[in-house]
Amino acid sequence: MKTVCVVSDLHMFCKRSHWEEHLEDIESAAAEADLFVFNGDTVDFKWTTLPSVEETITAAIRYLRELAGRYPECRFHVNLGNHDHVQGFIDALSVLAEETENLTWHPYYLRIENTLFIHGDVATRKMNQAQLEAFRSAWMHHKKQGPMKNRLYDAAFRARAHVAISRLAHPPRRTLERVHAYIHDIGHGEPEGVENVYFGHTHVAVNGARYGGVTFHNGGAPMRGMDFSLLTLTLGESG
Ligand SMILES: [Mn+2]
Repeated sequence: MKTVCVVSDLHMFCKRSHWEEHLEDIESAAAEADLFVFNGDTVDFKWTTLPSVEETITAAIRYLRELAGRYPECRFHVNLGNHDHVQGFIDALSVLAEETENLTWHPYYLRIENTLFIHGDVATRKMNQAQLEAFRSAWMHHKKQGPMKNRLYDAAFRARAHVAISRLAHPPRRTLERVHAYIHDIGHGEPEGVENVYFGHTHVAVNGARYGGVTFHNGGAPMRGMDFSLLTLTLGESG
């Protein structure tokens, strides 16, 4: 039996995320878990507070390298989301994965036994794999946003507009419907033995909602007004 910890939407280096408050919990979880899944939007290159995307890549890679080094018994999986599907990060992750025995990365999803880990930006609209790839390519060379735009977002954030927007943009039923359609498209639906799907992206927590024969889980995001938790699960036969 394997213990898995999954965390989505940390949005590291984005000022509006309280990611730093959860680093200690991540350490404790990594010390205990057999597998640790970063489920996309782990790093926020669009809203980074560091001076450049390049410096954000360096800092993120250093964090992942040191984390994997501290917990050699744990296998780390980095699933990409829309915010971290950035060419420079992908290049650096590929090098890191080659150098690091217990770290692997995945552009779109990770399937282990009856469980699928997927970022969840496929819930933006109904998308198959080709459409998701086209959607992601728009993020590929995304520029870091300037301070003016960042301040506007900060103001909206203080007014908690993001809570209403996240809920409005991602009606729970439609989100599950779209993720469900996508996992069928890629051949990882319930006909292929998938029973549990862990996703993120919407920043709206989902605690074991059933849809189309699959159970969905979303740990939310570490942003003011949103629920957030590191989720743990066990995989494999007991005994
Ligand atoms: Mn996302």
